[in-house]
Amino acid sequence: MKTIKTKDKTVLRSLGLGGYFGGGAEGMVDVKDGKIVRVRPMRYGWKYDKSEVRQWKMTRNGKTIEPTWKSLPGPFSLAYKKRVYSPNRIKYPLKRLDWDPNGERNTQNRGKSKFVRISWDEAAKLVADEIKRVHKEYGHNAVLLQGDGHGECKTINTPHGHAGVLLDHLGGFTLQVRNPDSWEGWYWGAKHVWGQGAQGIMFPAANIVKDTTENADMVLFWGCDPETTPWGFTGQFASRLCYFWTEANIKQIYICPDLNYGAAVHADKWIPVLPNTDAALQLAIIYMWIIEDTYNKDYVETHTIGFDKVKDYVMGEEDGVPKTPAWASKKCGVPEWTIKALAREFAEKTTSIAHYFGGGMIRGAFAHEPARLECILLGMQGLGGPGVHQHQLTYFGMPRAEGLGGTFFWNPEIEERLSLPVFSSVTAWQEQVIPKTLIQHAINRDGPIEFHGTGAQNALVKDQFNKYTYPIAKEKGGVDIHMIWTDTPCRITCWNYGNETELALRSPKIETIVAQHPWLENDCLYADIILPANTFMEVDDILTNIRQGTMQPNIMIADKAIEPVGESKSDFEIVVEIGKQFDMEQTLTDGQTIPDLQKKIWEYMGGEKLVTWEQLKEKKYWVYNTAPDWEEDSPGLRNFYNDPERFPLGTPTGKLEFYSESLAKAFPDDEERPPIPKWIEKSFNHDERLSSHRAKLFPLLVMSNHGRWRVHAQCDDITWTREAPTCKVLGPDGYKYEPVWMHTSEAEKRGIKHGDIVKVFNERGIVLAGAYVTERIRPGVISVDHGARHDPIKTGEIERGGAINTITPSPITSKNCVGNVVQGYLADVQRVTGEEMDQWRRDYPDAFAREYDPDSGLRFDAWVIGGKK
Ligand SMILES: Nc1nc2c(c(=O)[nH]1)N[C@H]1C(S)=C(S)[C@@H](COP(=O)(O)OP(=O)(O)OC[C@H]3O[C@@H](n4cnc5c(=O)[nH]c(N)nc54)[C@H](O)[C@@H]3O)O[C@H]1N2
Ligand SMILES: Nc1nc2c(c(=O)[nH]1)N[C@H]1C(S)=C(S)[C@@H](COP(=O)(O)OP(=O)(O)OC[C@H]3O[C@@H](n4cnc5c(=O)[nH]c(N)nc54)[C@H](O)[C@@H]3O)O[C@H]1N2
Ligand SMILES: [Mo]
Repeated sequence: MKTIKTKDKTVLRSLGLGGYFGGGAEGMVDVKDGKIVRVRPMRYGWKYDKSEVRQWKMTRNGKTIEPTWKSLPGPFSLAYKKRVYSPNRIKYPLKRLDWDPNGERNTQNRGKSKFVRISWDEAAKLVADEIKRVHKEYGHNAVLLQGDGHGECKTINTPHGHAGVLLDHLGGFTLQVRNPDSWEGWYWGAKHVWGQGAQGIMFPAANIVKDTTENADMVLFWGCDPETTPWGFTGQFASRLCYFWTEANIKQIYICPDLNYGAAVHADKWIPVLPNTDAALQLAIIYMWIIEDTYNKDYVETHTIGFDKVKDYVMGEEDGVPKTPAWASKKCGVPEWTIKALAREFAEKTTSIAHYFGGGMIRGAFAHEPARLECILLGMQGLGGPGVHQHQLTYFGMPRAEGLGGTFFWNPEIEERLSLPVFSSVTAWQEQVIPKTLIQHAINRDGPIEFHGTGAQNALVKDQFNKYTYPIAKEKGGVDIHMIWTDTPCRITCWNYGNETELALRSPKIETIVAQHPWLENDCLYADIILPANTFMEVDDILTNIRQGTMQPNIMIADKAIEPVGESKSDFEIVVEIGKQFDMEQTLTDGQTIPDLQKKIWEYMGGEKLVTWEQLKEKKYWVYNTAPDWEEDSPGLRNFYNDPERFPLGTPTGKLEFYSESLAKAFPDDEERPPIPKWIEKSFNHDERLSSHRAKLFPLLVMSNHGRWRVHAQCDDITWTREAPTCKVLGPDGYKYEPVWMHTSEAEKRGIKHGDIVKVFNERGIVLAGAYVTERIRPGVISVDHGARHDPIKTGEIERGGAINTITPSPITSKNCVGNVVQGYLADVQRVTGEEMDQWRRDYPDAFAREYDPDSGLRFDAWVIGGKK
């Protein structure tokens, strides 16, 4: 019988898209004739027997859950070959047609003009010459590095920040500080209450999955979609856990504006709240507990500080307004009786709260308020006691593996490991910094900008009290930025007020923009020089799938699957290429080869104690045992719960600080983040409530979740996922629009039908979308996932690709918190008429003439002259 050969080799990968801090969602990649033919879930038993690995088990009510013996990647992970071979891949270095470093730079045409092919030699020289010129003319801090962000799981070839190593050697640079965008509310708020956790979430979180499984009667999924966001990093284990909890009789209540994918299959009840109004709901729950006397008084007495002040505020002693369910209902849209029922059940049942990270609840204006109020809710019910925890569901709190020492994330040891390029994005700290949320202000402003706290992801709470200025003092090298080097070109579609970013990127002050990326999309369109990076399929690496939330941690050697597409190079090689122009090749590589680095990383992982280097090289992977004593890990804040004197929290008083003396002292006039959390209706910066006069013009609140079919800006070009009706809406003009979810009643009011092309707009701009009419979202709210690929009709004003962040608010979370506000703001929706579309076609013919394929979106040749070849 003739056997058909379906593959030449199989290589391993982490298919999660979290990027720089360890992998997850492992997969096996089959390669034939130098091409990827398929990507499949990983069988952990490929080269090991199950009996060789010690696994964990959890039990409740006679039901059991264990890790599966194969990985559970999300759909975009399994479809990733379509991303690798996307018609959008950058095949060779490019230069913007009308950018001439020795003549006219035409910065006003960024985002409009096309690109032409140049050679690698020319590209490397151009970039190096610009760096040299800018250094000479202004000083080294005139170069801004944007080198952060999520991305493909790579270690040696980590997706971001390599340029920092080179620029650091050349004297330094201005660092864009990645703000804690995932966790803004926790970081700027909860940190001050429980004093712990680099990101402000509940910490430690050891073993809370087990403890909740065994002891909770109810879990509140508060701004959480376990059927969507665990996919981005580790895959679908959280889904299994939720099904198991249902079997085990643990009640699951969802509090979110939409009946999200998790709610649709797991919810016992859905409580549709208006976006960014959770604080009102939380205050009314506290009110109910006070009047009905249903909170844990002893715990409040012994474990917390400032409850009396919270009580005064909630009961209306402070401001004359009792925070009753009737009061809250008008703000948050939840009926009074539902608020009362929720408060009673929450008090009666042993309850944990689950987020993945918290969603719009902690990514809107004043996000620290609902975040702090959650700590108070949990505190009033005995936080740390059996079954009372805050979850970032399965991301933390899973069983501990044996010998799992160094996760690269939040490990102080990293700080000392400056020598490897691997961790460059984390380590190259600079004197002159700009928080990512303030980049456009830094460019557009007239004077220096000041801010409190850098927002650095790992910063201790004290950083929030430090005052910073950009530019720093002249004597220290302070200077405005004049050149940008980005390997994270998606600010427009992921950060605050993208339209303002577009204008900043077109500023003549910014003389040169270099982008380094595998795909021609988003901010790349505003660059002057584009360098083609390759994907993780095209490099050799070593991957550590030890991210919290990985149900079966492992290490793998990830051999190259295919040769680099076109003339692309790895992010690291690109920087070395430019480094050669400065004679820095040796300095950057330190003479180390990829195999040298693989071995170093294995050593750093504590490799000697786990698996021999020879065995790892031969089998290509190694699976961790669960620690034999994992069940003894004290769950969450149990020690503090048992003995707050012996195990104080990291707050100044060691208690849960419902009232923060540090905030009161440092920011006595801050009405947006007062010492106790409050309901903030509006401020000088933010006026985005339905009560605002602006709501007469823009009567809907925008929610924008993390995409089910992509990870932020990643994967919006995958043909397979774009077929899903919740991924894109095919317009009558043949363009696939980003869906905007709206309630049937809101659509009817506006004469909109499912599938219509509509515009979502406010005074900050217009975003076209495809109407997705559904009762899975409450009235008063629309939802567009963030991250859709930018396709400007008119730069800075009209967007066709659905990049909803072009119209998000510009200001930061609140005046002393440089957080990203991207959810819960006002807009309206209207049907786009034929005449309007025709008018745009006439006014902006170039925008409508771009090479476009509905299956994958804009193509490489949409922006590149002669790009078809
Ligand atoms: N409206 C709204 N906006 C939001 C949020 C929200 O909830 N709503 N959430 C916020 C959150 S939590 C986050 S984390 C941010 C996400 O923001 P980012 O982390 O910045 O977004 P990503 O798209 O994951 O990745 C950044 C870029 O890296 C690129 N990339 C991936 N791999 C590689 C590689 O190997 N090399 C190079 N050079 N580039 C690579 C991707 O294509 C992408 O352009 O968005 C924030 N924005
Ligand atoms: N598939 C996929 N997975 C991802 C990512 C991705 O982009 N795609 N991104 C990764 C990253 S970096 C992060 S930070 C995490 C994010 O993980 P999350 O923060 O959990 O994700 P979100 O989608 O922003 O929000 C979750 C849910 O919150 C609800 N929600 C939105 N606004 C509000 C509100 O104002 N109040 C309440 N109560 N609920 C609200 C919505 O129902 C939404 O489904 O996911 C990670 N995983
Ligand atoms: Mo995030």
